Amino acid sequence: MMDIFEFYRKDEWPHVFCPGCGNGTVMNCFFRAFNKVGWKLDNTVFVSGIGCSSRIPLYINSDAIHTTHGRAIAFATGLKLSRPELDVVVFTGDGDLGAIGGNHFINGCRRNVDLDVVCINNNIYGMTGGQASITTPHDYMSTTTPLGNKEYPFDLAEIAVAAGANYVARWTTKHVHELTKSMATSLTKKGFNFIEVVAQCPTNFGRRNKMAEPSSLLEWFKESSVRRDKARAAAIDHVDLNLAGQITIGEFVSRDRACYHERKGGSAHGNGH
Ligand SMILES: Cc1ncc(C[n+]2csc(CCOP(=O)(O)OP(=O)(O)O)c2C)c(N)n1
Repeated sequence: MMDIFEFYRKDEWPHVFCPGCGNGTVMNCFFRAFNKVGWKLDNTVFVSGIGCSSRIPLYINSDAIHTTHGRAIAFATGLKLSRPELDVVVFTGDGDLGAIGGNHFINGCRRNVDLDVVCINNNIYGMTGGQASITTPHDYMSTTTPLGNKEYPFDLAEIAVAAGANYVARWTTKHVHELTKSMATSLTKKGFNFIEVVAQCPTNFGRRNKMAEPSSLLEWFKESSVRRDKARAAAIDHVDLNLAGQITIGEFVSRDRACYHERKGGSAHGNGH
């Protein structure tokens, strides 16, 4: 077991995260899960795109590939297929994964390559100054929606379920125990495992939405979170695509579809056309 402190690449400090940012909580939960399942940093590569959340691999004492915006899944897929003996973990954000990298995300779930993906959904483009993202809730403020967001958000976890990921869970930074447990499950399962963490960005989301204190965002998460099984029926049945402001949480799916390298096809000994 490693001391949690040893996971951090301290020569990169000071880090870029603002005071009260949720990224530290996510890292902490992840390191605990990593310890619990007995993975080794020497055998793990962390891959990310661009954004505050995508900075996380730079602060981990392991090999990392900091790729281009939205392309983390594509790079991670290539790495895992060429070096299957390595464990590959992706850290990404709502903008990186769901917006610019949306197609890679959907097809990553469909391919079910053996990857663990953690998406930090802070409801905003944090790094670039607070533009609305695809997960900004309806009517909330951002630099690009000064009168309130007209659009309704994407539901990343539901998309992952529909597209075929083996394991999908969503928690918030208020649910640290559940999140840590899900992360440990994700690391031990084969296939494309996706965990969305709704996390606070006090600087660029909270401040514009009367929740400047990190604690007020955590309160908001607590009040808005509803277990998926108890939540209202799927958003598609409702006029209000925002699920009336609810954040559905829990383990959405845990299944054992054959992952990419376990499936037939693509070999010289296949049915061969
Ligand atoms: C091709 C390209 N387009 C746009 C950008 C600018 N850009 C950098 S980070 C970012 C937003 C990242 O948002 P998210 O993934 O939600 O991460 P956060 O910073 O909120 O953690 C954008 C638009 C870029 N670097 N490259």
